Amino acid sequence: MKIYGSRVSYYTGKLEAYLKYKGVPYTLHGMPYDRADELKEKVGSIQMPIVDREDGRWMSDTTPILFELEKEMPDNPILPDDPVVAFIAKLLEDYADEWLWRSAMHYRWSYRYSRELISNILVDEISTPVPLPRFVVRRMIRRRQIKYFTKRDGLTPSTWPHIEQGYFNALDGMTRILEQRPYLLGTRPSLADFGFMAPMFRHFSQDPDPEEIMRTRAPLVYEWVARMWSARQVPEGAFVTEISDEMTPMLKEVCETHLQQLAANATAYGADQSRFEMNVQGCEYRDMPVSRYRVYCLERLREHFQAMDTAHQEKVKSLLPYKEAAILWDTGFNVTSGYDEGRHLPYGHAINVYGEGTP
Ligand SMILES: N[C@@H](CCC(=O)N[C@@H](CS)C(=O)NCC(=O)O)C(=O)O
Repeated sequence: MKIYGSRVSYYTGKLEAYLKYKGVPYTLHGMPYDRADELKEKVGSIQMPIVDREDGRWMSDTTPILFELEKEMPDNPILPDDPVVAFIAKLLEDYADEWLWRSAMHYRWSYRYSRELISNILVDEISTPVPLPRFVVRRMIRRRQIKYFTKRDGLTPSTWPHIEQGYFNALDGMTRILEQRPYLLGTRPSLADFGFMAPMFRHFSQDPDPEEIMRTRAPLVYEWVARMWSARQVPEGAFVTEISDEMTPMLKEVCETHLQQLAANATAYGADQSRFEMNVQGCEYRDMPVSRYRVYCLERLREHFQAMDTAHQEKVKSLLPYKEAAILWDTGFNVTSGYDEGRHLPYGHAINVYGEGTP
């Protein structure tokens, strides 16, 4: 497989960790922005990573990519057998994919060491020659990223501490679990671990500012990142069959933050709004862009919940006794994204988090 992406990209790192785990050979290439029209025709939105299977098929969006590849490589599955544990794996993956993104972007672009380092790397990865001095291109990159990935996504002086607290809470929640076992849901990596690799690998453990925090505050997480990166299929590993107390702080955090955001976003989408507000753990986020893609994320989680039998549904409810979790099973809630109704993903056209692309 040919992977188009970046060696510092959130989702490219997640996909690479999975491909290495499964022993799939691949090569990593910079994004061919000079072939934008062709990419749009193949995958819709131009976002990283894009997979060229070199047989005419192209894939994008890491969550459906992982599910698709799991069908092709069913040995050592990353989804636990137990329906409750599998549901928790999906929920954790979605939180890592979609909630921790804001903190990861903030630490990368709001702090000088990280911003300087990453703009230096990105300028070299652009495959199309830009006829401008290097320092000008780096400044353009920094300005674009700050504008689109921090300010547009709710970073203000008043949300700044909460966005950083979100990172600390993730580290503390993971530490609590990793004190018990080598991976989040057992002695082998699950979908949840690959999801957490997105923020924890290429951003938090490698951008100098959050890396310093991880090393000092959460050495077990630092160790887990390296363990995940070198993980190869271990048939003797097992998943937990019970979700026990060490998961509680993490699950509480996921509900209070990610599910609160998914609910506020989807409610605004259902009311045809393009901006929304949310109060997360007492912090007010205002003038946020509504994301159609995240309506789809919530829809998929709700579908997975509905697909469980009643006993398993009750078990999940008892594990998530927080008001924000009710959106997962609220039968009065009926907002849908209309996206990927034909379930073509990861093939065909995808949209990005802001709904850009041609579904
Ligand atoms: N849901 C997608 C998200 C992909 C995504 O947002 N990738 C980011 C970089 S890690 C991107 O390409 N952003 C657009 C840009 O930087 O221009 C996935 O899981 O693959």
